[in-house]
Amino acid sequence: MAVEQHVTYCRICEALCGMIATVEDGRLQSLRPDPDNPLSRGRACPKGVAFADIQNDTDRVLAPLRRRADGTFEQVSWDDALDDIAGRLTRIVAEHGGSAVGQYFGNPIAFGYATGLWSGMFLTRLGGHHQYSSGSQDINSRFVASKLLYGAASQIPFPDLPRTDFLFMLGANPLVSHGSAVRSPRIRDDLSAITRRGGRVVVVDPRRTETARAYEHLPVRPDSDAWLLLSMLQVIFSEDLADTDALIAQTTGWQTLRHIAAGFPPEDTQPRTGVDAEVLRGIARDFATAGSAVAYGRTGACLGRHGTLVSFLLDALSIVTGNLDREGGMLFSQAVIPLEDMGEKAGRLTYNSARSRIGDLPEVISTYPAALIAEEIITPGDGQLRALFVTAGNPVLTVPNGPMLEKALDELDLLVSLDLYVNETNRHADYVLPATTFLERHDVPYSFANCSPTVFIQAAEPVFAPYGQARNEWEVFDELARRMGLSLFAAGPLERFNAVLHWLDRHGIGRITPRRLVELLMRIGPYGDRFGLRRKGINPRKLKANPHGIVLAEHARTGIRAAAVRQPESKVVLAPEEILTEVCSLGDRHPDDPDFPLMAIGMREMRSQNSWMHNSPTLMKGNRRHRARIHPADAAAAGLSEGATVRITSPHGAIETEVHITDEMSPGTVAIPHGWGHQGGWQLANRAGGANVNELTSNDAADLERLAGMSVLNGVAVRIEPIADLLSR
Ligand SMILES: Nc1nc2c(c(=O)[nH]1)N[C@H]1C(S)=C(S)[C@@H](COP(=O)(O)OP(=O)(O)OC[C@H]3O[C@@H](n4cnc5c(=O)[nH]c(N)nc54)[C@H](O)[C@@H]3O)O[C@H]1N2
Ligand SMILES: Nc1nc2c(c(=O)[nH]1)N[C@H]1C(S)=C(S)[C@@H](COP(=O)(O)OP(=O)(O)OC[C@H]3O[C@@H](n4cnc5c(=O)[nH]c(N)nc54)[C@H](O)[C@@H]3O)O[C@H]1N2
Ligand code: SF4
Ligand SMILES: [Mo]
Repeated sequence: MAVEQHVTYCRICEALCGMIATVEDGRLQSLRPDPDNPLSRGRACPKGVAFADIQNDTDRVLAPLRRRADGTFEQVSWDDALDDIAGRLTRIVAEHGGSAVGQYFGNPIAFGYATGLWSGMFLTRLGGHHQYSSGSQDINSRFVASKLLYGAASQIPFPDLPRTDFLFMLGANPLVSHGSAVRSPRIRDDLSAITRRGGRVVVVDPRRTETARAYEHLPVRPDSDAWLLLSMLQVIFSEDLADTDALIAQTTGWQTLRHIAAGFPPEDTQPRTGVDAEVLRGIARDFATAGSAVAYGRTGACLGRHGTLVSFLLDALSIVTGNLDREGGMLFSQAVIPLEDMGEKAGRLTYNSARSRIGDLPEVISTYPAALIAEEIITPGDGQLRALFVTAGNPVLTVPNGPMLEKALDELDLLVSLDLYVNETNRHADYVLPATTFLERHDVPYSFANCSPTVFIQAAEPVFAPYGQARNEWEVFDELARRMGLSLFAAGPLERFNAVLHWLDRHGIGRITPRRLVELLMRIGPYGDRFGLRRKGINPRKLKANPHGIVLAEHARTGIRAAAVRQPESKVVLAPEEILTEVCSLGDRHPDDPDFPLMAIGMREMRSQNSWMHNSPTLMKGNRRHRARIHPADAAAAGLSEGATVRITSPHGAIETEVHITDEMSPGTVAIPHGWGHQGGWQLANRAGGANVNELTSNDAADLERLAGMSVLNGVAVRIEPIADLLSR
């Protein structure tokens, strides 16, 4: 039997590490790191290697499943499933209009270009507005900050890790997460290189994380970063450390920003942040006077009550100190495949162009807060959500108030999911349709891969044919449209490409597929071969000939503000009204409540990936359990011992899990991983126990972050009690 080696790359997280797949007779034998990938150079994490468990999992869904009345599933043919879904959708649209149809797409969608495009066109074609994603639990606040600053939601500036002298990192733990919104597969090396060349890495985090431990840790109270950052700006402006020349050349509104920051000297914010005023002054000064410096934040910056403001202020810190768009500072992201540019140019990456039916919250790139899905389903009236597609998502575990969402899903007229597994969400679906894994499809990096200090491109061909009856998601939407008699290209994001698409059609180049579109964009993009006009440019053939990928530039470009910023005169806007209002409202809602004395935050674990890798025997080795981490002093106060089973209660719900007592936590703070408490078709995951932390978080529209409608997942007020105490009461 032929054993083959295939070069590919991992698409579980944003590092996109190069991998080698060993394949025998069309089945995956194993995965190992690719030593010849120019960026990851033989590195991968345990999840990347253990993906072989997922690929070959006997619990994986490999045929369309239809739910019976008793809640169990039966296998059906694709034809039966698609005919029935198309028919039911047609009836729902006829009776209630397209606005009754919606979709939620989960995190894995961000790692392939095809699904988001085609499912988006499908929904647009039906006239649906109910679009939701994991973004409202992850990064939408970052998108809104970018929209306000740069006029472009897709512009996510990133730290020039290889050249910076000072990395100020807030709310990120890349030694575990492997980097998000910055692509650096060897981020451990990149960070240690900073200190080795005499620079600094300061990590602002309530928990002494793996990253904080390796560098300088600045513990902070959860959800107080806005105050901390305003104080840093106050110090920088008041001590004349701002780069006025850069501010005049690159920005508008900086004097207003200086004025509002003046109200937040470090002495005033210390009680809220827990950070010593002199220490913070020192860091602000050192940041401002470093040869180059950059502020970077991720989920710990995005998921609090002021996530948009915090993301905004982080960028402001780099900008005010003259570190925007220059070596060692904060670089503008730039696409190799200008997919987002297409959206920006078409004016489709919108913000606040419409408000949600429930809660009156703004749309962010055509999506609404996923926390609203439950209410949108159960609230009657015009635009009530009646049919939902869930693609590569598990919102029952990842969106606030999972229990309410779970109940609401049963009220839908139609729930269809495209996934690898029966998970906690789609076990309520009418149909679970088997999707391909990343090894079974073609991909090129885009989106967050644009945040790469080294400009790089790689294309991955499918390693083998889809297992069982698995199908690419985009083909499912294509096929549904066909069965409903709809043309996907009549409306939506590809409308402006109609001329090109028709040209392709007329010249017999054939059916419009996502791959054709992406390859077209690659060729006309900034590094493309322009169909032969630029001999050194890239094209699909060159990528095929270089399967490990091609380094297009050692360093990402600087001096590109004019192209990156979509504001008048290409100037960054430092005092948008939304931000001024947000600063004025700081302190409206004080978190301290004696009934809930502790603050819960999230954390990521090396051998988990949100909710979906707990069925891998390799990753679950050693009897892994779900545990909440708590400081010894808080444990003693609550009468908890190591490993005790506890009840954690918030104003919105209660869960039971185990505790781990560790002084890596700041006093008053509890860290609880998300994505546990399984009850799906993944048997090992079900046996692992644990609880869904999103039973503690709120889906009340009034509790969502105001500017982006973000779920507030960090800084959740809780109390902890030992279960034994509760039983003896
Ligand atoms: N409390 C709390 N909640 C959180 C967070 C937190 O920090 N704290 N983090 C949030 C963040 S950052 C995120 S990104 C979200 C994630 O939220 P979701 O995206 O809703 O959840 P995942 O656990 O990533 O589930 C992904 C699903 O996709 C399936 N899947 C995997 N690969 C593929 C594929 O190629 N195709 C298809 N069709 N399906 C696939 C998996 O089987 C799984 O069912 O969770 C958020 N929720
Ligand atoms: N191993 C592993 N890797 C992953 C994932 C995974 O589940 N497992 N998920 C992937 C996904 S979907 C994403 S979005 C990325 C996320 O990537 P990161 O954001 O780098 O990941 P986290 O580990 O959640 O880091 C967030 C940090 O913020 C801190 N924090 C919480 N609240 C606050 C606060 O109020 N202020 C400050 N300053 N810090 C706070 C937390 O203690 C935590 O250390 O990781 C990706 N990579
Ligand atoms: S860090 Fe791990 S999960 Fe992320 S891309 Fe690399 S191998 Fe995959
Ligand atoms: Mo995420």
